[in-house]
Parts: sequence; structure tokens; C-alpha cells
Amino acid sequence: MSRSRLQNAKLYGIVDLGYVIARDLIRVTAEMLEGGIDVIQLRAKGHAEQEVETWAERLLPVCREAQVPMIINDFPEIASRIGADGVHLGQDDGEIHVVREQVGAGMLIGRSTHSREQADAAAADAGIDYIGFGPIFATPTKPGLPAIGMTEIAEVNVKHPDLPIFCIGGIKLENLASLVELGAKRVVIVSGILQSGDIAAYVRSARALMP
Ligand code: 3NM
Repeated sequence: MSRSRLQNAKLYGIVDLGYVIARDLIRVTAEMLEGGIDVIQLRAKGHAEQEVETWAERLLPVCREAQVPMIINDFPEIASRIGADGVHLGQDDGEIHVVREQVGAGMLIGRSTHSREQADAAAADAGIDYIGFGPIFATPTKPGLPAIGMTEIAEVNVKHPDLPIFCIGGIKLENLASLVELGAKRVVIVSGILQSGDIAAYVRSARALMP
């Protein structure tokens, strides 16, 4: 189920504890789902594993109800234990085949990539289900990474037509249409969604810009 949903996914949302306080997690997730988000990731940098697991357990039934895949950032063990749909890993989070063995064949595995070379390497790894590609623009949500810019978006999408590639970093409603025009097929939006006054409406508007 989650693999075919991922294939059709255009707009990937992250419930990021850097923007959302814990007691608002369910409400914010429900609003993103109401707006038509295609994938939800739980991201809680710097929080203890037990805490993240508790939040993940609460979010999972909400996402399941909407039939939207739920992905855990950084913690394959949590994803396995609670039966989440996927795990998202950074460049430094180990080899994919090791994680694949740990989580099993059914679990989605995503990997952040920050250059064309990293995207190529990820595409060559049969264990990877999708990649993030960014930051397209520099972003305070993930400080310290240089922007890739927009010029390589079309190229990586054309080169790897079967790999779901989610552009990420500094993407907002205001620049989404031009990214789509330049070849972006799928995007992740974090702060744009989480800082908007009407989360469901923001997601709905963004989703409508993704053909
Ligand atoms: N990963 P916003 S950029 C979590 O390039 C994350 O791998 C990135 O947040 C990467 O939409 C990023 O607020 C932050 O810019 C995206």
C-alpha cells in the first residue's frame, strides 16, 4: 500500500518539532491531512528516542485513517517497533542495506541527498525508495547547507525517472509554480506549511499547483 501511495505522492509534509509544540502535533497533522498532504514525516531533532516513539505512536493511527504513509526521521528502530510506513535517513545515517535488513522489505526507506552525485548514488541503490533533493534554497529549517539551486532539478528527474525525487528546502507557495515549471515533480514543504495561519488551506493550495 505505502509504496504505491509514494509513487503517486506529490506533496510531502514534515511535522517538525522545531516548529510545532508537542501538544499540537495531532491537530497540525490532522490539518495537513485535511488539506490533502500525500506523505507525513515526523521529525524531532534533538529529542530522546522514547519521546519520539510516543509521538509517533499517536500520529500513526491518524495517518492510517487517512491512508497516508507515515515516515519517521532518523529512527529505524522506532519505525519497526510501531509499524510505521517508512524511515528517512540522512547521508550519515549508515548504509541502506544494513537498515533494510533491520526494517524488512515492506518498509519505505528515504535518503536525503544534497548534490547530483549523491542523487545518482542513491538511485543506484536498490534499497532506496525515494530521495529528498536539496536544499534547493537555503533554509533556516536545515541551517548550514549550501543551496543547490534550481538548475539541476530537471536533470536529476530526467536521469532517474523511476525514483521518486522530492525537492526540498525553502519551498513555499510563492516559488512552487516556478519549480514545477523547471521540472520538479514532487516537493517537501516544512516551514511554509507549519507557519501558515491556515494549514489545511495552505496544503490545499500547494497541492493544487502540483500536476
Ligand atoms: N532537509 P523548509 S532541507 C529537513 O536539503 C530538510 O536535505 C533538507 O524545510 C535537505 O521547507 C530541509 O522549511 C528543510 O525549508 C526544509
